[in-house]
Amino acid sequence: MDPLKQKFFQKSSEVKQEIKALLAEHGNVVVDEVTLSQVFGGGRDIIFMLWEPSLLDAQEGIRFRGYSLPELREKLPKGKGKEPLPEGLFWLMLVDEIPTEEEVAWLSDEWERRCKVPPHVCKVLDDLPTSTHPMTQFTIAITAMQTDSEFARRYSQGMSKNDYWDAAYEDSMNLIARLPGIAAYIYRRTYHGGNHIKADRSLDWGANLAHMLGVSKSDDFRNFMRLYMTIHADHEGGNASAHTLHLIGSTLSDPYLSFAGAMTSLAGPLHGLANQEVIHWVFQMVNQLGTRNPTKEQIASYVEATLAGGKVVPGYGHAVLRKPDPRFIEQVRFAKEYCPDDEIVNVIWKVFEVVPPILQGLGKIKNPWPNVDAHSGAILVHYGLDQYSFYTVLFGVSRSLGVLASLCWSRALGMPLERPKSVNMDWVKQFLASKKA
Ligand code: CMX
Repeated sequence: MDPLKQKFFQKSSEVKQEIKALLAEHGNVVVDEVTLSQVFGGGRDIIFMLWEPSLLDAQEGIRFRGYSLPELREKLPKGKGKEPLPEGLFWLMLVDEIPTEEEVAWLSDEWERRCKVPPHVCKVLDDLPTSTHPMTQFTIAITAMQTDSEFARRYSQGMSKNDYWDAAYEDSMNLIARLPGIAAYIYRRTYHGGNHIKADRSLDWGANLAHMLGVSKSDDFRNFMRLYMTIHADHEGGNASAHTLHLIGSTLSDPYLSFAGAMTSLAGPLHGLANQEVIHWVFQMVNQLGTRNPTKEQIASYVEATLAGGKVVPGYGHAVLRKPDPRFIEQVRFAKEYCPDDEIVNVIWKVFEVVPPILQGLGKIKNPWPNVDAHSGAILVHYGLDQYSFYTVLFGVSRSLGVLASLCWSRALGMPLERPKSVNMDWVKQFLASKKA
């Protein structure tokens, strides 16, 4: 058994026992109550799921196994680069330990060993028109790769429930290892005439993705990819893509199908697709104005026009956060160091000054601050990746780390089929009448 798998088995077995004891003693403790506004309002804040890799605080933002992003920048191994390696974050999320440089190097090698994309997946992609949205291509490729699922194969042979964790781990490791190759394949076939770039086996997971995309040979772009893959990796379990994966996985659908479902969720403009929407919105503004150096007044008028058109300002607002997203702040920190004079990056910073007071003034928006998607596109454009429709695929590659770590935990802890309760309007009216009576 590999060292990470061994650690995961040991940790998850301990937590499984702990949960058993905890529920035996405290199983009836009430942790939440639900209002009708929550029933009608997208279930905001209702506690109903265990999600080990990360926890989101409305004021503080995301913490991975208790560590904030600045803490992770300090503690996670950086390999040959200057930013934390996503391999280290996966290790932390899976086994709740900060790995050593050696452990992370082992994981880079292990993913490289598992990275070969089955040829039929490329054939399936090649049959799609290149006009197919990259997120559609991505979900199709992941679904096509399900033919390799260990979980599905072993389940059909009568796998014991005690072994679900093992098969989920194998599928998750293979999937994560292959996603950079798939993403790059989609990018090169869609925008560079199928002129593909071979993986460089000496590189880590994030740097190899940067290399295979082929937009910039600079170390800085590799560093940005490592950072990007780290900060987008997880955002606790209630967000749409994570929750989708959790739900599908609870039916014992295998990790490939569960992850494909998560990616269809991520492809919505209120969720991951917002990263493409932001840069599209910014470029529409600078093109309309005829300048890459708009004044704050010009930006304000453009924001007002967006709102008057019944549209959202992409990259702003959040269902949970009530402060500027620390993932946005991390990208500001990166851009200040690596590309402080970039014109579009400077537009993003100006938008950050202009948008929050306008949204606040509407009086209905709970969070007027930027989220992760408000910044990422500008840095990608800086390095030459200006095909916006591809951006959510990068988000998806990163998100695999958190959601698949959590899927492994769900199978290891023997989590049951998810099945919350829905009601209809008659039920609501009768319920209110009975309350009144
Ligand atoms: N621009 C304009 N209006 C906004 C807004 C924004 N950025 N954010 C929220 N609102 C509006 C809502 O549409 C809602 O309007 P109605 O009452 O007329 O329907 C009202 O303000 C209240 O919304 P809220 O409770 O503050 O926000 P929600 O929890 O309902 O929605 C989110 C959260 C992210 C969907 C929303 O802020 C939004 O649409 N933002 C823009 C899209 C975006 O950036 N999404 C990415 C989120 C991060 C991610 O998942 O990747």
